Amino acid sequence: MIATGIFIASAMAGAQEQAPNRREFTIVAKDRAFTPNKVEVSQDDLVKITLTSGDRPASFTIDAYRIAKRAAGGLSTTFEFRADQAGTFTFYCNLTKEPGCADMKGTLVVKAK
Ligand SMILES: [Cu+2]
Repeated sequence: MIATGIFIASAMAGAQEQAPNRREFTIVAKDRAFTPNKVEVSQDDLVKITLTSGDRPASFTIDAYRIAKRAAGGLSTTFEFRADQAGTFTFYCNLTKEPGCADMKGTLVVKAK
């Protein structure tokens, strides 16, 4: 019985340590650029991004994270993901029919724990 009590106590402490750090960013896609074009978080952070487009539709795409979110012209979209992969990733706009999208790039840096 004593051993069981210790096990539960340590399991609860572990759960508290793993509560995710929440990070929030607003990224504006306008004039063929993302602002800011660099986002830095730590591994396992829960990242909330609001993508706001200017007058044209825009998307926020990160292949390694399988993220592809689109905001219609003049509107915003909000999404969350857990930054579980450490490294440096390019985010870009994948709307091939919009002019200038090939130039829209930024960097997500996920610092390893
Ligand atoms: Cu675009």
